[in-house]
Amino acid sequence: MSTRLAAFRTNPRSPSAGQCFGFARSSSRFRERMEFDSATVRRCLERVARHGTIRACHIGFASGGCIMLHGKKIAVVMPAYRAEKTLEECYRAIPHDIVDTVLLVDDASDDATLAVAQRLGIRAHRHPRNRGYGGNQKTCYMLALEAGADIVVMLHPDYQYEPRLTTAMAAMIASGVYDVVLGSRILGNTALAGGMPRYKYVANRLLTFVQNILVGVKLSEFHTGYRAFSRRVLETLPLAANSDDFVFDNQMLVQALAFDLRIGEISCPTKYFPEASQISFRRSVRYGFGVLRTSVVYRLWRWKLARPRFLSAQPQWRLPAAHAAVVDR
Ligand SMILES: Nc1nc2c(ncn2[C@@H]2O[C@H](COP(=O)(O)OP(=O)(O)O)[C@@H](O)[C@H]2O)c(=O)[nH]1
Ligand SMILES: [Mg+2]
Repeated sequence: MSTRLAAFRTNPRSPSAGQCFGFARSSSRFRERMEFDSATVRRCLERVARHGTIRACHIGFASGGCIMLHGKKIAVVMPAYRAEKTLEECYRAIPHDIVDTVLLVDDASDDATLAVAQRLGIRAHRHPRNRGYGGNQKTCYMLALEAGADIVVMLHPDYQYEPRLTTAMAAMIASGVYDVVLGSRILGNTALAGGMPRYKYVANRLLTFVQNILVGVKLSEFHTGYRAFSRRVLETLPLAANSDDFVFDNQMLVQALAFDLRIGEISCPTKYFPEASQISFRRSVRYGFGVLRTSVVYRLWRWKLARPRFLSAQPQWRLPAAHAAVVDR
């Protein structure tokens, strides 16, 4: 976006709202004045204080050819493990014009993941010891909440998913229609062409079929690692009760259904190459059983025959917004 704001001021008639005027670098002055809510005004003022000026897309212009994401603060979180080879390319493909912050948590990788992240200027945090994929996500979400994100997109740094779809996924959340958006590798039917191993494809389809019946929904897949969430999701779900392993993702989806959150899907191409898939066959099998267990427990909970901790509405299982200094305690 080449548009820059030339002026920004609060509205004297309504101090909680604001107005702004801008210039398009290419040519003419905006004719419209636009009104914004108080959160957007605050964010704009923060940006002006920090950078002297702000780009129009940060405040969600509805016209003038700019992207509109309703003035929401968007964070991309990357749960990283041994991602030194893929991180840079993945990071560069993120649509930075709409993303406010990129956060990476390195799960004590034994490679240069952290150094690459720091070189790229990513806000990176490192676990002192390996906690697992789910444990990594817990830290990601606490940091994202602390950073004030309204929309959080989880993107694997192994460049397996298409980072450019962040805009579309975040927009589906920003619209207010969905709380959770999944980047599905099954919709569009490109998983096998992208190199997904046949055994993973078959397992994905079978597990999804069984889960849809047990849980009572119709998703194209439960196993994608490309997801977007509204802040409400991260504040509401008892994520602290989830596993620190790969089944975290599955528990989170089931939780979203249990808490009546709305799940949408878009199609996403996938790429399989050695660095993009490190999970071993053994861990995949363990994951498969974990997924089935999660769905069965959900069904029992629906029938009031079980009260699992990960479906508890008690606030003690919610993730706090936490600064990097405290997330490892
Ligand atoms: N924290 C953590 N993350 C891991 C571990 N193994 C893999 N990951 C991450 O989990 C994500 C998914 O794993 P991956 O091997 O790519 O699985 P696949 O793409 O589904 O075959 C990737 O982003 C990895 O960085 C681990 O031991 N700990
Ligand atoms: Mg992968």
